[in-house]
Amino acid sequence: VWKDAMRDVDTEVTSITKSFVNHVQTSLARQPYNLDNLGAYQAAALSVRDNLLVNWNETALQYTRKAPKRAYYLSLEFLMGRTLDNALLNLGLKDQYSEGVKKLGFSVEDILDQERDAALGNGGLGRLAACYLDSSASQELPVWGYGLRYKYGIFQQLISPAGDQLEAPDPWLDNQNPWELPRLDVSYEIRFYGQAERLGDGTPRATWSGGQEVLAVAYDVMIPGCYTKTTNNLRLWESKPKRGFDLNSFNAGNYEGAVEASNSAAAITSVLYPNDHTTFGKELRLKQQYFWTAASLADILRRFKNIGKPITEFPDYVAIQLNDTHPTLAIPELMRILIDEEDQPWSTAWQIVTNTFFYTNHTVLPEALEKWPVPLMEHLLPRHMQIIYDINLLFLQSVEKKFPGDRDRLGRMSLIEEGFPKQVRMAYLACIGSRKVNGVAELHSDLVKTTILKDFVEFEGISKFGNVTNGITPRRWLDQCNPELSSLISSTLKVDKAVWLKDLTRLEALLPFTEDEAFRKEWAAIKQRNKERLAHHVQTTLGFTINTNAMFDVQIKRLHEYKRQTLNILGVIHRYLTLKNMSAAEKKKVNPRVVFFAGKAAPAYYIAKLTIRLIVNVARIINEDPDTKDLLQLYFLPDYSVSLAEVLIPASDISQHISTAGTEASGTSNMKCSLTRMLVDGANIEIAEEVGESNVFFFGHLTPAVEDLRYQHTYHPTPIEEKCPALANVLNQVSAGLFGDAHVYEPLLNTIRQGDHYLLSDDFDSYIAALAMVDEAYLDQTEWVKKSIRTTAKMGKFSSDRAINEYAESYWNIEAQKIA
Ligand code: DL6
Repeated sequence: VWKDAMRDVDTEVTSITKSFVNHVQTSLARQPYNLDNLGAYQAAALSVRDNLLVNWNETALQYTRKAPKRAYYLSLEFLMGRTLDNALLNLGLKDQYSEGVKKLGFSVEDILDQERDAALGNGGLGRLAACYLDSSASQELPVWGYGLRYKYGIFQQLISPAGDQLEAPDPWLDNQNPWELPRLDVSYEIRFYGQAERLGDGTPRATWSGGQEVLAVAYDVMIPGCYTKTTNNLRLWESKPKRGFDLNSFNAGNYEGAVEASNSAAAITSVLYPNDHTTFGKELRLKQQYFWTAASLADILRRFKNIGKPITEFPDYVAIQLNDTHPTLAIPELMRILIDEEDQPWSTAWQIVTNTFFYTNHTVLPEALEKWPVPLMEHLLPRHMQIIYDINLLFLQSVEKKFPGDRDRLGRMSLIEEGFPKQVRMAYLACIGSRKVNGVAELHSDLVKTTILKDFVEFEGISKFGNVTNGITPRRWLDQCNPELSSLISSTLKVDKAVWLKDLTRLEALLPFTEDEAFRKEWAAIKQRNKERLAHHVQTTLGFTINTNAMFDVQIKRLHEYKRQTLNILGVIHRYLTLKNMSAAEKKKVNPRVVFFAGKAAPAYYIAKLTIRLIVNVARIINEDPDTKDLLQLYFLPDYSVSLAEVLIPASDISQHISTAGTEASGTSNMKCSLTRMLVDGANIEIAEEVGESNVFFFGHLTPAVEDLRYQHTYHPTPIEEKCPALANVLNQVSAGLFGDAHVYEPLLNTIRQGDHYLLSDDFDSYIAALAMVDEAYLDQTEWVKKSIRTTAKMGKFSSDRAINEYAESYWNIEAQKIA
């Protein structure tokens, strides 16, 4: 077979096998006859990469030739997951490669399974960035991503025998990464510390010198569009010492001194900060932010200058999207370049800046709004701090002009928060330095306008503030992770997937098929096979046997108090206690349920980690209890990742999105699950609007009630025993040690007993009632499957293609470019 593959070049499949063999022998320098699956993966990846490279070069060439306006997506996180399968599907080569590698004695599934996730992100924000790159390329939009090439991505999560989360580094680059192209020829010098001195010549100019200089070196990752030649670029920066090894120190016998500078430079991109929603007051994190924004801007400016246009036209050619506040330093950095290097007057520079940037807010949680201590900024970025003070002065003068004498307002809106130490409010800087600001779902965008940026709306006018509801890519989250469903959709609609995958509203044509029994049967059978696939995965990785005749109920997301995994686990305990008290006859009427949790907690987030421990220990008791184990199983699946999500989501019957109303900006796992299933939800109003309320199970208090309820908790607390006896009973059972560790969980339980900021005691009863409605609805399998089909059919709005087109048209003003 190997010889045939070398000889016969007539068919596509044989040309694939030929390229595969060629990479085995030349790129990998290995012998075909003893190749393992990892080697086969590498050869396949290199061979697919060759295809991508041709398209990537053509795309770049055309962008350079035509010089259209381009958009740049600056994100500190890109949670890409695996690449090979996605690339094969987008290139339309999956079947050919499957056949090709089969001929050579491999299975494509085994090969795909060798790839490590590129996990350069914490959760929703980073995965959204990845979906937007996929959609930009698929919609043929000239968009590049800019991020950091962390040596270690999000930590690997291990669970100790006691149920504690342990963290291990993620060595994703240990095996050669075939998807990146090191671009040692593209590098920039980035400065930190040093002295900034104003010239004092009547201009706003200053010099910035001294301090530490490091190199930012580019690594490019190709982003293929779906069924198009367009292959965009994600440029990731790695930090390197400007001068490597200090030979003088070494010769003087100081080995540590010789490598010190080099280590300190390399540290900048060594690790992704594992924080999701809370800021780390860490110098290294601020260094990362500046390093990345400065390198990206230098690169963007260099490209712009190649067009040969005056700098004042910069915003006509460049739109820069700030993914949350992490890249906000790009605003003072562009001011610095324009003023100090390009010699532009302040007003011109500010005009350019405020027409270039766009800012997306991803949270209104006060603890997640980034602020940096002024002394740290002054030390690390002295020139930027001067510029921020100047921006603030001019800004507050204009506020004073519009609202004369309103000192409170000036204090509220200042970029500098008073205190010890003073802090720079990054969301405010991002807001005033951008042309437009948006939230990520209608409800969230309204909250942005009426809470954290209310003063800014009053000052700048409502038209600057908009909404772009998040979306997800149907390529990965339907076609790739649920191939059987994808085929069923194509054959039923008699539409090639190349069409509906790029226009997800076409799924609406599935609606009439809710009445087609054969179709429903096939739909349900695919779900069943996906459940078996998940059960097989759990069996082989964790050794647990799962009841695949049960309803699969999943909650998969970062562990956070506001997301209320605690409500879910307390609900599971309630179910368990209820089952324990049932007669045999009553139990016969109960539909079995398997509850899955997966998600990581920030390593320093004690309460979230305690929730994991509780889940694991409740699982231990429940899964062993002969009275209930046929009716209720519970699993915490460790090390949640994009790849695990791809197995879990298609298998879920119901997914839980039960955050306290108004706290989850958008959520995107709700959309992923709804593409194939539906949800229990506290706040996902837009999904319900689209799919119909009868296909969603709502419960609990809505956003307007939240503040009042919190006030009541603080000033008129009612004992939980009185307010919610069912919850009190559950808490008491945990305290009494039913799940072991009698006292360990007290700090977690006390968050509910005292203060209850996330309103579990207010929502528990209606949550339990909603779960009962789910049980009831599940009994009628015909109607259940109909709900499932209707939900999928109405998810068109939540494609990231729709979202990226909104950014392109209403924000960035860029146009699709056909790559010939
Ligand atoms: O917009 C993407 C994602 C939303 O779906 C989540 O609801 C939201 O919590 C998340 N926000 C963040 C904020 N992080 N910071 N800083 O991750 O964004």
